[in-house]
Amino acid sequence: MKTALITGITGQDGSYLAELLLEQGYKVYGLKRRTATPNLENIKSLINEIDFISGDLRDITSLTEAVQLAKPDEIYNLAAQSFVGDSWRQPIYTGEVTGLGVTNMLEAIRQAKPDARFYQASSSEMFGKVLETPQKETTPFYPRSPYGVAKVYGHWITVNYRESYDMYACSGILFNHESPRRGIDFVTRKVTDAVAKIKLGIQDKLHLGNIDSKRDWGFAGDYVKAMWLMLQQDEPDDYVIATGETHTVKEFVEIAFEHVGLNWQEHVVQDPQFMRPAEVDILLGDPSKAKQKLKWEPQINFEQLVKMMVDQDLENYH
Ligand code: NAP
Ligand code: F7E
Repeated sequence: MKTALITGITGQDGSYLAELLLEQGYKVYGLKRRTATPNLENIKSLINEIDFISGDLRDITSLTEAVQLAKPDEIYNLAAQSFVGDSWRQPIYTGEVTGLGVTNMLEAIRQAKPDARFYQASSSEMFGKVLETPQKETTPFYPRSPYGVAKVYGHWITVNYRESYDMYACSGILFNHESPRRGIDFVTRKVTDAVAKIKLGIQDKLHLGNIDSKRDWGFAGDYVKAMWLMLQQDEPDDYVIATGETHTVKEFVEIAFEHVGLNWQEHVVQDPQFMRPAEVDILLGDPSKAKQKLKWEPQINFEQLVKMMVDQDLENYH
């Protein structure tokens, strides 16, 4: 039986990855921060199957102890301050968790279990003000937010530990991926939650920022499979994971409202408070390498994703 340690177990991806690994017979440890009130909503059905270890990416003592305790074959570093918008409001905190936190994790592994395989959750936000389209593994980075900058650091320190210490360390450059478990701050879930509330008469207006930006959106359940595949290869490497399609926020909004028979223009209000100091205008990934080497293919398309999220949010309020 293989053993995995997942940081960020309470988040969107942590929950899908835990499900996948449990299905495959893994023993799963989850690193979890102490919270004053419960935040186990995403993993409520798995609570008895996961062994939780208390820890924080900023505290290397807790990470070293977690690795010593779990003795994992595979470590998936999914924990981060992951909300781009807040990274301007908390730039130092974001750097400490999303950037330096990766080094803390790598050092803990180097000290306690150097043969463990390591996955780092890198991001398409590293491409930012894109230098070529579509973006692939060789596209230079140009991050546009403190979050993006921190992820570039996390990416390169992962590559550096692989090259310096011969560690099996991979970096997945994942484009936006969503699901009914997406945090409510992110635009997709904010929209689908609002559509459900508007349909049910609980809310009337939806305040949004820039609806012209374009993203390559996939389904989180498909993307965690790619993380796992990366750690099953003979050699560690970095991969772009994306659908190869891009859509505007406006298209997402249109499909979500139409799905419940509403006209989005009667409800959406453009609100400057949700505009960003610097925007990533377009992201479009080229997943050819992952398709060829990992035999990975996304199963859920854009329209199915939007409808799945709206349907689940409607159900949540019934
Ligand atoms: P998420 O839902 O925001 O989950 C983040 C997780 O990190 C939560 O479990 C959170 O715990 C934990 N965390 C935050 N700060 C921590 C700290 N200091 N120490 C320990 N744990 C901490 O994010 P996600 O969408 O699942 O994304 C997973 C990872 O992939 C993140 O690193 C994200 O930056 C990256 N990524 C995401 C996407 C995407 O489109 N979803 C794309 C590319 C890369 P709490 O519950 O306690 O807050
Ligand atoms: O914004 C625009 C916003 O916050 C998407 C994270 O998982 O993916 C995510 O980062 C777009 C942006 O995600 C609102 O300006 C308009 O252009 O859903 P988002 P993100 O910034 O793309 C990457 C790959 C990650 O790695 C990150 O961790 O939507 N937008 N109006 C809005 N965005 C938000 N949040 N709220 C609005 O009201």
